[in-house]
Amino acid sequence: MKTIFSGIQPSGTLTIGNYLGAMKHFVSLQHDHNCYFCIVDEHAITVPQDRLKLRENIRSLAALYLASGIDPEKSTLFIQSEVPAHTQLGWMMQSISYIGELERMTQFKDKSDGKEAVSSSLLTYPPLMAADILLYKTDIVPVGDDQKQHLELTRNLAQRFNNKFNDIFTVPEISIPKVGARIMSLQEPTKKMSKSDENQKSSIFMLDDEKKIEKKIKSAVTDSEGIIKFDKENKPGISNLMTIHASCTGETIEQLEQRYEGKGYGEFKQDTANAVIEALKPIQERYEELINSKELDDILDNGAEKASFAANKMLTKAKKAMGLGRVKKKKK
Ligand code: ATP
Ligand code: LTN
Repeated sequence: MKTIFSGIQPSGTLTIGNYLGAMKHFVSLQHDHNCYFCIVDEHAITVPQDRLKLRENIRSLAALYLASGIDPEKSTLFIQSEVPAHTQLGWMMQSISYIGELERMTQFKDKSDGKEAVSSSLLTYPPLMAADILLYKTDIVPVGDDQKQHLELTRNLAQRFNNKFNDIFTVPEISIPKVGARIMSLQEPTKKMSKSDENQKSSIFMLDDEKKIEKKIKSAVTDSEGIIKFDKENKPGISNLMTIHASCTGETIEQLEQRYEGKGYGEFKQDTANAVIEALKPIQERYEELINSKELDDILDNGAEKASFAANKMLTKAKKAMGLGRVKKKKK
């Protein structure tokens, strides 16, 4: 059975971009894979966070994973900072990363652009991400399109370590969904939808109520052509809504094009809003049951224990390969 690892940052309420590009696929993968899903809180602190808000976001993300269908009997769900092996291996991965290659990461460039104070952890974020993945002998990492470059670097670091020290790491493959890999902002459809976007109208959050969803979709930026056709280059707004619609209902883009031939944007937007509302409704209901429950804490405690067990084994191997610490004497 292959091993899957993926992580989401608790840096705000999840958007339907996170859901359609990542979380929804996690749910279908857990039936025939050994899965680890992580709340990567140590990644979130690479940009400033309010401590109480961060705590709230961590719990909320855990509840959303479960409400979306992550089954704790099948998958290991845990919080990164509760498994110290992540930062420990992260440090070791930093020692084999070059500043030049980290500075080339587009996420670093985007997030540091124009900022006066940029934390050094924003630069060294990818070696920590590599550690997350490599600790579990991960075969496949399901993510949205924006993580391609980080995954490529993870593969390079794994190979570099294996060649330099000892062949201990599995070199992971990336898995990107065919539809929904990059949901775009509703207000600037050439930019990806992001949970930390300052303009609230740009993103649909997984916990938005029906009214908000409808309002945001109706005010989404489109074009004046009035034709429902998928054309990312020339009609990015409509194409984005078509992707959202298709990912929520399971239809194909072609089916949508046929169904809405000769119809207007008003009707299409209303139906898209309904499709999103329908997809999120059961998740929101389950979320409310979970968010203040002890069940949620028990699942996270159990997840941290299971993850630590696997991660510590790999950490010991990596320390040995690098020559850290002492060789343990066998007990007589
Ligand atoms: P932030 O805005 O805080 O940087 P984010 O919204 O980009 O965060 P992450 O926590 O970095 O979200 O990503 C979690 C997962 O969701 C990743 O697999 C990422 O590829 C995916 N993802 C994020 N945004 C989108 C999007 N707009 N479309 C599709 N997938 C996305
Ligand atoms: N960098 C990712 C979040 C992330 C991740 C991971 C994803 C941290 N560690 C390991 C997959 C595997 C992001 O910003 N979306």
